[in-house]
Amino acid sequence: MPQALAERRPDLAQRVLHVREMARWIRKRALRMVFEARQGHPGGDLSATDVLATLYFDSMRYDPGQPADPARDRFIMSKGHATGALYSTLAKAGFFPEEELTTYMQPLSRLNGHPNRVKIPGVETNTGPLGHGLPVAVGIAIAGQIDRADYRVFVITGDGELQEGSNWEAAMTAGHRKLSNLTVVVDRNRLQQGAGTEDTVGLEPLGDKWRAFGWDVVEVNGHDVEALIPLLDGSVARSRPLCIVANTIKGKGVSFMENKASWHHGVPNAEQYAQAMKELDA
Ligand SMILES: Cc1ncc(C[n+]2csc(CCOP(=O)(O)OP(=O)(O)O)c2C)c(N)n1
Ligand SMILES: [Mg+2]
Repeated sequence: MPQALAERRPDLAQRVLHVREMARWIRKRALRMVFEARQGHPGGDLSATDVLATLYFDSMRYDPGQPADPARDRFIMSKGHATGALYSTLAKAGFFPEEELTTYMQPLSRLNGHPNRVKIPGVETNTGPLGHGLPVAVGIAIAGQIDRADYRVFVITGDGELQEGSNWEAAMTAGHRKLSNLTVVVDRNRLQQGAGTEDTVGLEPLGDKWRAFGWDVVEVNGHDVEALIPLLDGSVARSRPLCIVANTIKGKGVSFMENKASWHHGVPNAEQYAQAMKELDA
């Protein structure tokens, strides 16, 4: 079984610093991908980055040289449009060369707008059509439970994505089967494509919904790495699946993108890109 960084780095302050450094790198790299490709989803990349960085650079056990290792922890980016952040993370974690990120969404590149498990090592299942990541994760978690395997299964869903009914079938099954090996992080940025979630199909009271389906629920600031680490590192034993409602800011880290629906799939011009990079370096 490969070790998570958390197991090798006992000092919490060091772990926090390391994850923050990785998050800064991911944000900048994802934004460069969107800028160069002239397409992508920067708002959702930036809101999910701190959770992703905590998972890959602290909590999860994996060996990038053996992406199919049966003992690996599994991660599914259910909001599959956030490939800028996902591919940057997978490259930094060693699943494929960082230089390949320059091919993002180019003809013949395997780094498509939505992730493909056949093409990219480290991608567990194809996503993009919203509402499918959690159902697949529930299947993987049931398999782990039957096999008495000790791997864990993590999913990031969008909040707008939760308007897809398939999530709630999966949530009901996970609660019924007490899938304690499963953690869902809801990227609760309160925006979907073009509008606020509560103005479209409201989700509140969101935590109570998951609780009613038999889940443990924790609400957290999704950019607070120090708070995320102990929730994701498996240090608390659980008897039920865990839903982390991660309150985030869409476009986090770039002032003019923050909380703006237009940056869901906006592309910065050269001046905006330079400004964004300056802010992310600060
Ligand atoms: C089934 C489906 N319907 C519509 C879309 C188009 N779409 C892509 S992203 C998105 C909004 C998603 O919002 P949210 O889940 O809140 O993601 P985030 O805010 O993190 O970007 C939509 C409607 C899709 N990918 N799949
Ligand atoms: Mg959202």
